[in-house]
Amino acid sequence: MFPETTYRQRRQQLLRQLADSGEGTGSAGLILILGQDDEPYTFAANLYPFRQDSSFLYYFGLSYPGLAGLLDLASGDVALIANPQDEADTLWFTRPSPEAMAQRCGIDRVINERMLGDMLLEARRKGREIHYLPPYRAAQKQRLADFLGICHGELRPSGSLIRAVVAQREVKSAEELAEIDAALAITERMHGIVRQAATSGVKEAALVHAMSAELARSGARMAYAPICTRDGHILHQMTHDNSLRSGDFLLVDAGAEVDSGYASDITRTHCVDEAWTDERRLIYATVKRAQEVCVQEACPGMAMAKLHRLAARVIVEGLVPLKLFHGSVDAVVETGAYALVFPHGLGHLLGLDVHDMESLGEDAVGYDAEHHRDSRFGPAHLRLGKRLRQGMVITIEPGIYFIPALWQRWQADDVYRDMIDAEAGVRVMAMAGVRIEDNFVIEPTGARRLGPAIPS
Ligand SMILES: [Mn+2]
Repeated sequence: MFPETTYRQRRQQLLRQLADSGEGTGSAGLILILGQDDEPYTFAANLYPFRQDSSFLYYFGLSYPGLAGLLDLASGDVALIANPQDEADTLWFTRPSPEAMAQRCGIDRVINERMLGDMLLEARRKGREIHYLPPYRAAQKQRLADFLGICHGELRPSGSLIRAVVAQREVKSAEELAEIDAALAITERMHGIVRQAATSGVKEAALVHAMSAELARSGARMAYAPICTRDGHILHQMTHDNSLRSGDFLLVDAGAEVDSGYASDITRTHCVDEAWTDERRLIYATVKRAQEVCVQEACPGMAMAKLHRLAARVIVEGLVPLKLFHGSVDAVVETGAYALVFPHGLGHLLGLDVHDMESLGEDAVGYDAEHHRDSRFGPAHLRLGKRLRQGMVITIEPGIYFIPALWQRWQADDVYRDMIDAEAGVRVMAMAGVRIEDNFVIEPTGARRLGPAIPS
């Protein structure tokens, strides 16, 4: 947890930002920020590991279930909603008192959860707006609906609150950057272990276990389900059943989440046994160059959508010797045909969530009035399209993939047929996929790589 002043300042800034936005009845309303509850795994007392909601964590820092925060836009008052621990429960587990928790994040007022429903009802009777963020778990929706005395279907998350939270959370402070750096220091060790161990005959699962062991030693967790596969072309391959073969590209996308909740998101691709061929070198070098060029160009004011197209251009240019595409590089980039080999987005925001704030809505976070999501397959998957701001933390993660299912589908659907050489595709299909991903903060002069340099 950061010092209490951090949370005080964040909440004050949120109150100011929402009051200043002048949207709706903002100045007279209440903001309700729900914490996460325990979630049953196989029965009520057997729980999934607890993970606090990231927005609650950002404004309150408390990582206990069953909490909420109430901010009053008229008075500026803030209260922690918390119940005292049940007397009978104290035998089985302990947690701080509501007052102690409130103190730790700089709050003087505690409200028992039983009072909240009545308070919200009273506020609504007076015509005060109640702002809340989009719930994303079933239990959270139920709890929110119960507090508000409405049904699920009537929940209407506040657009002005979402915009204010995004504007605030997307700019990282020095203390947040230090947490991401800490996650990256652990991530370097995870990837270093894999780099050493990834030889032919080794099971992907053994590498994942080795990374998990390093996380446990470091007191951290996986920031997301890790990808560790020779089938890198299957973009969300979550199984680790294969054994590595000489010459395979092993794609490892794995990051750490440290105690404070901040994440890293790193991808490395290794050529097993260093059994390089000219073609493998060409693919790898092209992805590397796409990343370098984008890092060079990233700066405040640069639109991420523009960087994405730049990556696509470098990739198409780099692949020219393989003769996968017919026609000019311009045409392949402008039509979107490049998505055949680069179907995902160049990058996304990173912070308390590996896809930062995605629960608030991908478009609300990654796009704005100026930049709208491309509707075409490929660029449509870009999570962050708007202009970069100083203090944003982003991933830059170009890749090249040979996805048999996609080649087949495009041929069957007659998509970009005149631009794609199906026979050339057959020759490269075994190379699966390569991605290189690092984490950067946007500074006045450009993008600065966070964490230690992690070798390929
Ligand atoms: Mn990523």
